[in-house]
Amino acid sequence: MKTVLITGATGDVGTHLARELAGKYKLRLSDRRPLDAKNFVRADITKMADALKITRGVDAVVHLGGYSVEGAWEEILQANIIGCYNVFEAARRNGVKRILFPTSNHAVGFYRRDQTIDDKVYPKPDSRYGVSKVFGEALGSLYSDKYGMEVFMMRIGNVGPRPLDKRRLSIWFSPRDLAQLVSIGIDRPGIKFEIVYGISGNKRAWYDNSNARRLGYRPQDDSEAFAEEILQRERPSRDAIAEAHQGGVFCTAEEVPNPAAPKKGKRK
Ligand code: 15L
Repeated sequence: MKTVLITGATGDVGTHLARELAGKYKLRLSDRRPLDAKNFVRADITKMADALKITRGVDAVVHLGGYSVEGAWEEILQANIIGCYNVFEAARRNGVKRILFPTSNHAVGFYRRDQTIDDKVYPKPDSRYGVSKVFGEALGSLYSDKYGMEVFMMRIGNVGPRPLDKRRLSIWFSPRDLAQLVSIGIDRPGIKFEIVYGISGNKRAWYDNSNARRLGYRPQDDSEAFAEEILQRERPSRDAIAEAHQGGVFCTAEEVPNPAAPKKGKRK
């Protein structure tokens, strides 16, 4: 059984993924926030020593850790630029060949909603957060070409048991489809550097996800089952830029609430 490190394991996506993949791989979970689990190692990836500690002896890394929305540059710099570099570099130094990186729909969020984009489009980030994801994509490309690492990039939409609103009908990613795509990223032989979209088989998708299909991805879910109910309760938006572009409010907001942020005064 392969040993797989999941960073950012206490976050939303990490929690879904750890549950879905339990039993399939020997999971090592890690985060800077604590988690009460036997296979958990607490680490702060902005410190190289911690990144080296958690990547030692694993077959693959699923690097979910980082700042997950638009916010202050300093936070994004620490978590998504320095932290991301440390994880790639630590994996390389520890001889880990395969790394999966959840980039984001926000790396391409300034494409319009009336466009269909594939894995070859030039990035169009919609935020500082989106720029940090493009950095991760570029870093992965470098580590693949220069060091022969096997890099699987998933431009993830929105993971959850159900889509949240009209925009998310296009980018919804169910937990079981997430687990399927991640398993392909871990197990498929011959990966050098691939970009795929991390979404379910949504009828309303803005993406041509044929690269994921080519690699064997067969999503089981489609947000259409929720569309009627979601569209009924959707309130009209006055933000024309957000409405016209795939990244939605990330295209205009300076800050989006970060669900993973430690509560003020409770930072551990
Ligand atoms: C993301 O990249 C974020 O990590 C997540 O929190 C959601 O905001 C998601 O995009 C989205 O676009 O809904």
